[in-house]
Amino acid sequence: MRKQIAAANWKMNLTIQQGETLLNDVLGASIELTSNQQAIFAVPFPYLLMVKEKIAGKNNYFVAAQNCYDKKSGAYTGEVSVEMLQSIGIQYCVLGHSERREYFNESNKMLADKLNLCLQYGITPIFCCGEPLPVREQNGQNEFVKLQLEESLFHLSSEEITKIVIAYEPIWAIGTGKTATTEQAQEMHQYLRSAIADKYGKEVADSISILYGGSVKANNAVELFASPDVDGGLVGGASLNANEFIQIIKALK
Ligand code: G2H
Repeated sequence: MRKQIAAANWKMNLTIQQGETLLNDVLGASIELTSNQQAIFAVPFPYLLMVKEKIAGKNNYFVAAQNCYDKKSGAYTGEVSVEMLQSIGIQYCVLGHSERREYFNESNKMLADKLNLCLQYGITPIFCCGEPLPVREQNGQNEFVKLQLEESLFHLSSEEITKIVIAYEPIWAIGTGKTATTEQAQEMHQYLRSAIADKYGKEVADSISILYGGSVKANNAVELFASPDVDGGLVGGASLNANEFIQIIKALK
């Protein structure tokens, strides 16, 4: 069975003290994850080690970076390389969040480079894709996300692509309180899986976890995650509230 994942994306929120309190509360719930369930905390760079220490010894809890740079190393003041993340034991990295695409001009090509580096250093990318509202209104969402996959992922070998996690985040549903309906999420996840199957075969497509992101909350997670092709969620706002995120972890299949 595919991994079912609840990934918190703290974005640029919380002080380290607030983050520690939040984490203590979530971990304090002592949720026993099954071997195919994972809880991941994607936190700001300065908090990675704190989170790593807190989750040490807890099965199936992981820490993720929210970004990395697309060059190996060098004179790039202020950037963080994949090798640096690897050297402190980080196992996941979110790539291509729509906020990075929009505010930092991250292109599909740049994301392909970041993805290659992550795989090279043994870090699992959580690759985000998703369409903006005008594209959805024109019913062009399938072509839009397929191009994102083609330009950022489809150069990978079958073996490599099985090492990534995909997060579908319709931009019009991010932080807006407007969740995609369960039907819309399932429809797109099924489409993404079929696009991967066309390229790599059904077995590969069936092994890749596809998370839904965009206003996931405790009160919609059970229904969203119950869809056959939705393998959990990437959660922003609701992951900043311990009780909400605890319920979301518990909603995993
Ligand atoms: C989408 C999501 C987390 P939110 O950005 O990546 O955020 O749950 O606040 O819509």
